[in-house]
Amino acid sequence: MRCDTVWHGARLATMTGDGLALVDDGIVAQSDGRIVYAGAAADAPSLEADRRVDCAGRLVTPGLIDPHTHLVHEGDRALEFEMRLEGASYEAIARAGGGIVSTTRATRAASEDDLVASALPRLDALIAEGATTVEIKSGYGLDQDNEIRMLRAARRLGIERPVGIVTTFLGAHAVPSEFAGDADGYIALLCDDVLPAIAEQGLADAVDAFCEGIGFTPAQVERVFAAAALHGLPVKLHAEQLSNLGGAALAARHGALSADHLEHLDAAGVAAMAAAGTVATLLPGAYYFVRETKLPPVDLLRRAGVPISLATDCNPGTSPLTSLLLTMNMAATLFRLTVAECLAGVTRNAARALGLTDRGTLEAGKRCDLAIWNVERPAELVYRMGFNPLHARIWSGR
Ligand code: DI6
Ligand code: FE
Repeated sequence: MRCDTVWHGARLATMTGDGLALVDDGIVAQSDGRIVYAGAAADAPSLEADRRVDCAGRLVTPGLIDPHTHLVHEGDRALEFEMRLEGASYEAIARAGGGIVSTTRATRAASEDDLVASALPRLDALIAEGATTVEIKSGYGLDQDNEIRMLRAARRLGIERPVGIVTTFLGAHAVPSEFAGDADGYIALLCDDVLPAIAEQGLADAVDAFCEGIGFTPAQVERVFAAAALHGLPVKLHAEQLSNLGGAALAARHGALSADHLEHLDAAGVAAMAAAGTVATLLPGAYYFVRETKLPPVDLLRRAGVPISLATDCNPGTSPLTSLLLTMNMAATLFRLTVAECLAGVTRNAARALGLTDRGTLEAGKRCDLAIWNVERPAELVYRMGFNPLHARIWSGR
């Protein structure tokens, strides 16, 4: 078989099937950005390659996938963080102009170029640790022009860097100040004007909402999901982060790709997700940063066979995190996920959370997105904190 590149002498974590599917003496071959063979050297067809790369026993995994980020935003909330450490209350911080409102103000004042420029270092940090696909949400614009600008900036990041970008419209993230006291009026604007404009311009791959006491009610989320369905867009939901409003079951009823956060998820929500095939996206960085104490029901999810994915939730307020390696470590340490579950969470199951069937495992026919690591065993990727053993990253065969 002729092909463009062969990586040989690799330990593969192909992530096919349920676990890591490790191959000790493995080969990956690619042509035109697609894997044509991934597996044991002993079973490989004869491969004539333009380029052969000796991996010298290094571990090769699928390129990592971050399925939930708010990577595009202007400004930071370090001052707010500092105020909290010095004992300030949330009310005091809000009076001082902090919180999600301050990120919205800064984001609205930024140009598309500004948004791209401020997001690039965060994207580069993810890429430097082997990320090859990143989801990015809007949700700090909160009106038509500003939400559109955020999504345009997100799409542009995928032109500025060799990485797959998946965009999500999160207009229903917070009620903007001009709609204070009229959340229903804001939802009507989103459904009647903003979402149709975004769908028409092809700027969003999915639609998300924040279902929470401080966000939107299940009835308001239903209206957003109905509008998404009208435009043929899949949905996902920030659910059960701070309380249980039955958001995960609501998302499942709408065939959601994923329900995310889930610390307060109950057995009924787990059963609904299992029945619908909705992925549970856990965000241990947010759990850690807000010092949450309620753990997501990992064992219930496991027993029900709900696929678990992991994401950074990179955002300035509750998870200023740009490391999928640290995300895996936190999922293991805080949530007791196994090494195989952590790796599946940022590869196979993360792809599924984004509705992508062309990546997330090493097998013939998939995109050739690889991470080559200076480690022998997968556990080393989960065990260390703040150490990056990436040797090389391959995106689309290059
Ligand atoms: N849940 C979160 O943790 C973030 N958004 C959401 O829906 C918080 C976003 C922020 O504080 O800026
Ligand atoms: Fe989020």
